[in-house]
This record gives sequence, C-alpha cells and structure tokens, in this order.
Amino acid sequence: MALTLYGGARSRASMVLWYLKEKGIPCHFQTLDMQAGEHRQEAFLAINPFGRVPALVDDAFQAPEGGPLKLAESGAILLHLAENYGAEFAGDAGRAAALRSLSQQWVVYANATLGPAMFQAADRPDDLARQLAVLNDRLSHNTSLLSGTGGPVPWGAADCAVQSYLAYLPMFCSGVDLSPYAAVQASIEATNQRPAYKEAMGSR
Ligand SMILES: N[C@@H](CCC(=O)N[C@@H](CS)C(=O)NCC(=O)O)C(=O)O
Repeated sequence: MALTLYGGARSRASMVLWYLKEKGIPCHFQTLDMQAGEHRQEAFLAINPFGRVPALVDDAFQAPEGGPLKLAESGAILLHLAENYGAEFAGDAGRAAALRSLSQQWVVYANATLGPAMFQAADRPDDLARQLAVLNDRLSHNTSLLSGTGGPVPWGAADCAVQSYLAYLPMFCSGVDLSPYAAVQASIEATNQRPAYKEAMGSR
C-alpha cells in the first residue's frame, strides 16, 4: 500500500495530514509550490483536474479507468482513510453502519455548512452563532462528536473535520466573540495541544 497526499502551504491538506499522523498511517506528503502555480500544471491536473488540493493517490485501490485511485476533496479523502485505514467503524453491522453514517454527516457538515458559515461570518453572524451554540452544547457533554453511540469511539474523521475548522476560528473569524462558547474554546485549545496536530501544522 502506498499513499501520496498532495498539498500546499497552509492549505486544507493539513486537515488530512493531521488525520494521517493521528492514526499513524504512512503516507508520502508531496508539497506543491502553489505560489508558482504547480497545482495548475499538467502533472497535477492529471491527479485532480480541478487543480485544487488536497488530493490523494492510493495505489491499494484501482481507479475505474485503471491505475491507482485518485481522490480530491478533503472530506472524501478523510472518509476514504477512515473507511480503509482508520479502524473507525467497529462493532456489529448495525453500529458500524450508524458510526459510518454519523461520520459522513459531520464531515459533510464541516465542509458544507460550518466552513461556509465561518467564511461568511461578517455578512451572516447569526448563522455562525447558531452553529457555535449547538457545537458548544454538544462538546460540553462529550469531547468526541460520535460519543453517545453505544460504546467507545476512537477519535476520527468527524472530529478531525469539525475540529480543524474550529481551530481556524480565532484566525479567520477574529471578530467573532468566542466567550459564550466555553466548550468550543476548550476544544480549540485541546486541538492545539495534540502532538499530531502540531506536527501536521508544522509540516504543511
Ligand atoms: N472543497 C475542497 C476545497 C479545495 C480548495 O479550494 N483548496 C484550495 C487550497 S485550501 C486550493 O487548492 N486552491 C487553489 C486554487 O483555487 O487555485 C476541499 O475541501 O478539498
């Protein structure tokens, strides 16, 4: 099995890198010089025609057109890793299916709902506030987003996706007052202290 992750400096690839490091999954990280437009060159467009990072090549799986599987979109990559390398969806078939579905829900939520709310925080502050209130309530009961699903759950793709965005809050939404969300603040602090997170952020 060989995995290659393509990313650039301060890109969403660091989210995937964090997951890989947290789970101890070996992967070659290929840094693209995005300032120089390497992500728009032929060689990378053959991996992701959209010319965006992250992208993953996994030679343990075959692409429908032949050759190794090539995947784009941070959420799809996280879910692929969770399914095939992360040992996340354990238990009997019913529980495993529920964990998988909930994991998909949180990963899609992070990319499609939380991320956009953060980027539009100045125009639609109420949307982000509503989401932070729900997340704060959720995180004040459990540190893992999949907790409460009838047994222990390892840290996983759901936590990685949501916590990655939350950790960006103080940076990207510096105008948002986080003081009403103590559990969100605590979880950002906890993320910043995780050795794998620090390592991923340091090497992106
Ligand atoms: N929804 C995509 C977004 C990918 C994306 O926009 N990546 C940025 C870097 S964070 C990029 O490659 N930008 C290059 C460009 O737009 O030219 C994902 O989550 O992977």
